[in-house]
Amino acid sequence: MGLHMTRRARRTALGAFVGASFLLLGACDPETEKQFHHWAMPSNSPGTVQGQDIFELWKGAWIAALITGGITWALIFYASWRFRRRSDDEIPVQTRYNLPLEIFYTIAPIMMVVVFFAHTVRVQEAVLNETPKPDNCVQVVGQQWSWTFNYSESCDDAQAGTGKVLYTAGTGSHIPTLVLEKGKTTQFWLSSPDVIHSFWITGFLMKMDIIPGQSGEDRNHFSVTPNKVGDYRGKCTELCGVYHSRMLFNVKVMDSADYDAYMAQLAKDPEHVADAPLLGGEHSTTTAGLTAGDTETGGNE
Ligand SMILES: [Cu+2]
Repeated sequence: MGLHMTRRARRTALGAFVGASFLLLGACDPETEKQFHHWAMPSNSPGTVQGQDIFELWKGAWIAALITGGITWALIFYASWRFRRRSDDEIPVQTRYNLPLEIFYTIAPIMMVVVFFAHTVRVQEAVLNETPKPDNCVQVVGQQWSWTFNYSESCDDAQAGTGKVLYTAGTGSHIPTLVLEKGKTTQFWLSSPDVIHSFWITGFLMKMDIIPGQSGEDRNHFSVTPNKVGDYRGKCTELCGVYHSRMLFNVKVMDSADYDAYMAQLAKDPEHVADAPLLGGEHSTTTAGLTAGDTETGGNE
C-alpha cells in the first residue's frame, strides 16, 4: 500500500471533486438554492387549486427529463470510456448499424413525447375546466399601459361584458391592486382595447393572453380558486410596446370578511362605481403615451 493512487482512482477522485464543487457552488447562492426548491418556477406552493396541478405537471416533466438525461449521460460516459482508443487500435468500420438499437432510439423519444403530451392535455383540461357557477367574476382590462379590474355584480353580466361594476384602475405610474376572495372561485374575463397583452399572476403559475377584438363571451377567460391569504405580484407577459414594463399589478387574496369589507369600501366611493364595466378605449384612464405627470415618477425615457 503506497501513497500513489492508481490512474483510475485519480480520475474517480477528480470526478467526485468536480461534482461536489458544482453542488457547493449551487448551494452558496440563496437565489440559486431557491430556484432549485421551486424547480425554477416563481413559487413551489402556488396560491390556487389550479396552480397545484400546474406545478405537479412541471415537476413531473423535470423528473422525467432528469431521468432521461441521467441515462443518456451515463451511456455517453460509459461508451467513451469503454471504447476509448488504445495504442493497438485500428479505426473501426464506420458503417456498421444495429437495427434493434435504431428502432429503440426512434420509438423511445416518440413514446416520451406522447407521455408528455398526454399529461399536458390532462392538466390543461383540469385547469380550464370551469364551473358554470363561479362565486366572483372580474372583467380584467389590459391596455397600454396598465390594468382595470371590474368586479361585476353578477357573473352573467360579466360574461356578457355589461352590468354594474365596482372597479379599480391603474395608470402608467400607479400600480393597481386586484383583490380576490380566498376559497372562492373567481372567473376572469379578459379584454383589451388595443394590442395583445397577457394576464399573469406569477404566484398562481397561470397566464392567459388578452386578445383585442374579442367581446362578451367570446373573450378569453379562466378561473382560479385561491387557497391561501397573501400578496402576489402580477404582470403583463406579452411585449406590448414601449411601456410594457409598467404593466404591473398587485394581488391580494383576503378571507371573506376582509373581502366583503373591501368591496363595501369601494361601493361607497363614486370613483369606484360604474353602471357598465370600463373596458378600455374611450373609458381608459391610461394612455398610449404617458402624460407629463406620469413620467415624473421616473421611468425609462
Ligand atoms: Cu401589456
